[in-house]
Amino acid sequence: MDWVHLEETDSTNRVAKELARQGAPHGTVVSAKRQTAGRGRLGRRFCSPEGGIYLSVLLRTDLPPEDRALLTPMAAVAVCRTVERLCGVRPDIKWVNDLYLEDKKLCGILCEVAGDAVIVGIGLNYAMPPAGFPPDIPATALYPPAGGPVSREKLAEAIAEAVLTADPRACMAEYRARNLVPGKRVTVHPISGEPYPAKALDIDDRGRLVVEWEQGTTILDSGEVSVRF
Ligand code: BT5
Repeated sequence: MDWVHLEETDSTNRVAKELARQGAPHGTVVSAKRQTAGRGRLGRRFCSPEGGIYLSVLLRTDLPPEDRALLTPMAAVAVCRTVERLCGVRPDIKWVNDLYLEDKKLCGILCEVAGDAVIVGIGLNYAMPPAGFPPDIPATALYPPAGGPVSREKLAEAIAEAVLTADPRACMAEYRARNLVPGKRVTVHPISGEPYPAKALDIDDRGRLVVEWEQGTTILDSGEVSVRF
């Protein structure tokens, strides 16, 4: 692994994309102690104070373009397995790219394409920020502000290793099993258009969510659902 560690950057995904364009090899990892403009999906921000794990893994994959959507589920499974093995807690996955612990978000994943490379970006709340998260972000962390028995560095390395060694197709059954969305009543928030209520039925082998609603069955390949408990 070629590992670039930064004290502070705007976004490790942005840096990794830049390195990919310059020809950096498969397995390059960029991490940072904090990010000033951590990216979420759809232009959203990922709050990235010191205490979190922020890393981006550069993959030069031979997966056909239609299977690249499997990399987000693969990364979710890789993070879950690692956190469970090293920290002894079992996060749930919320389709499509979030990890939750006790109904609060623990980790978000953002995969971005950079030429023929894919950047797998992972933001994991390792230690709670001393002042907590902003009140409008229902987030949780693995450990209190002082950290825990597994160091942040060790966990970050193990996560990067798990991402680099996971097989995307072989992760799908586990992605489904760990996912808290299938079977639930949800509200679908399409990228354009009005939200609508639906029942989540299943996740298919391409990582898409199958929902049933007033107008029949729809297969969602990205976007947002909120679970109605
Ligand atoms: C994500 O987007 O959750 C993807 C986050 C990926 C972050 C990593 S960090 C390393 C790499 N470099 C980057 O620049 N990005 C990646 P999304 O599903 O759109 O969720 C964003 C939403 O999560 C926000 O609108 C907030 O509601 C919530 N959120 C923001 N910061 C959070 C945090 N630290 N913990 C939990 N939830 C958070």
